[in-house]
Amino acid sequence: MKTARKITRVLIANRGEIAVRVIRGCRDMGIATVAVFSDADRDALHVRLADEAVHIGPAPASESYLIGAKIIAAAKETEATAIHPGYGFLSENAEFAQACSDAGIIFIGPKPETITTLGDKIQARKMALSAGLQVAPGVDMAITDIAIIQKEMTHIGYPALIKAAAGGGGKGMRIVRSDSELVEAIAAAGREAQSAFGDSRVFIEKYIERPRHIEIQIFGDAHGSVVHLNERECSIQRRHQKVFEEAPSSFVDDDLRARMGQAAVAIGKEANYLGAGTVEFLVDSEKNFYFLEVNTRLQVEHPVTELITGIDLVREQINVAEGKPLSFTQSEITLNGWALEARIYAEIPEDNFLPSTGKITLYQEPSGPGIRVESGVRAGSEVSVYYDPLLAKLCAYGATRDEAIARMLRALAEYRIVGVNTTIEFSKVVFNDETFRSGDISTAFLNERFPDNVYGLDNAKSREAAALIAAVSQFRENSRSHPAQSSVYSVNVSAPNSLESSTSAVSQWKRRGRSLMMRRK
Ligand code: MV4
Repeated sequence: MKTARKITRVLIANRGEIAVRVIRGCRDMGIATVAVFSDADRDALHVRLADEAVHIGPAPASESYLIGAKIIAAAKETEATAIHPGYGFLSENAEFAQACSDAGIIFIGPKPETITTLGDKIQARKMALSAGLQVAPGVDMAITDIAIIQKEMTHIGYPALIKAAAGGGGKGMRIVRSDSELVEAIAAAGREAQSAFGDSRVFIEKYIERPRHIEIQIFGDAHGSVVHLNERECSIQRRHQKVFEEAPSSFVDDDLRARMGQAAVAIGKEANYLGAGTVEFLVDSEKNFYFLEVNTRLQVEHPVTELITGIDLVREQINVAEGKPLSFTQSEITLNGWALEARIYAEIPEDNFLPSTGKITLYQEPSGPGIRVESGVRAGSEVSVYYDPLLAKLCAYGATRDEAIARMLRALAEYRIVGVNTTIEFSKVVFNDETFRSGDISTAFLNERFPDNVYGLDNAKSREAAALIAAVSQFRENSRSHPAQSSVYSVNVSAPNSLESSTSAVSQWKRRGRSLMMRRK
């Protein structure tokens, strides 16, 4: 084994909630941290929390967080021994991983060759096949000859899906429902892939209708062990962006869990996988599962896995990056309780989830039993157009799914963010939704349940209430003479008509307060 070195100082090549998460994980291990920041992030939470911080350029990510050379220079300057890339930005960039290694810095992630191979969806599909996984019927090569594909389609059948080899995020994808659409769809997908990834290669698969998106967390070490940490249910997405995740999945029984886990470990072994990875599957209504892709990074939704397994994934990433063996074996991994995650975005749901920008003037996080908040912001934070609008992740844990949902709704009702519009109200609607609560969800859930972006929100009322809260809270800040407990926060920011159960706690408190006052008189 080559140059296993102790990790004593980690540079976090990221921002927002994930940078904060990694900084905290490092601190728990007694490891020093270095933040990097752009012009837009001078006062950001991750900069405050790190032991030191290095400025790396202007606000646009293409001039700061995406410039590998600047980040490696910052690591050298601060004598960081390792770089944690978080997710997004440079996290799945094989050249960056290689450049770290060339500079004598440990890249906390898989080997560059693994990133390259699995980043190519055609190569990943081939690797899945050689590891014995089931893939959707399709071709295992880039489409070059239309005649060959037309012949293949007699076996594959319609509907089919054209995908970009360099794809991800749904770019370069086209559903094809008949022979007559095939040629034009291949051309269109190829053009889109070329402009998005600089790589026009596309391939084709049978289209699996209304699937669930279920993924398996895997972990590999430098000693040949690969294990899985159970599944995450990630079906609730919007335009290929996950919104709500949970672990375990109500659709996955012990048998399916064992089979999917085994399949995920098989491709991990085939890839000689090092560190944290996620194997994505589509699961149809008959519980057939098809390999989709491998994400070679820590995922946004990793906390739900941490909550049900009790394993700190960042700690484990650092351990295996140092060359240590995994701290657990497959049989030691348990599954306890139920965890939900709601991504809190600065967006306007009824305006087609348009990003909402501005200064956060009031920020109050929920807490209490079974609640974990991973936030990248605080009061005073500026939400700009430059980065992903994810503000925070609200995670709820309980012994059962119902308990986790109750805690999630309680926490959503406690959450106060004023200054930007958020998806908090939208989240309440989803966690109160009967279909969601029954567990009968698929990737089509949001489109089917809420066509045309109608969520039953009354945002005029919410905004009015939010403005009132902001004004009163400002007044309180200025006067500072009130006791901590105050009726100010009983103002109901939620839409009153559709969200009874999520707001009932607040209303009851208000009623009791009144009756107490009456009694006093
Ligand atoms: C599919 C599929 C159906 N059949 N492949 C979407 C993004 C990319 N990772 C692959 N995706 C899909 N691949 C076959 N053969 C449906 C999707 C898909 C999807 C997958 C997961 C979560 C949400 C989705 C929304 C639309 C399409």
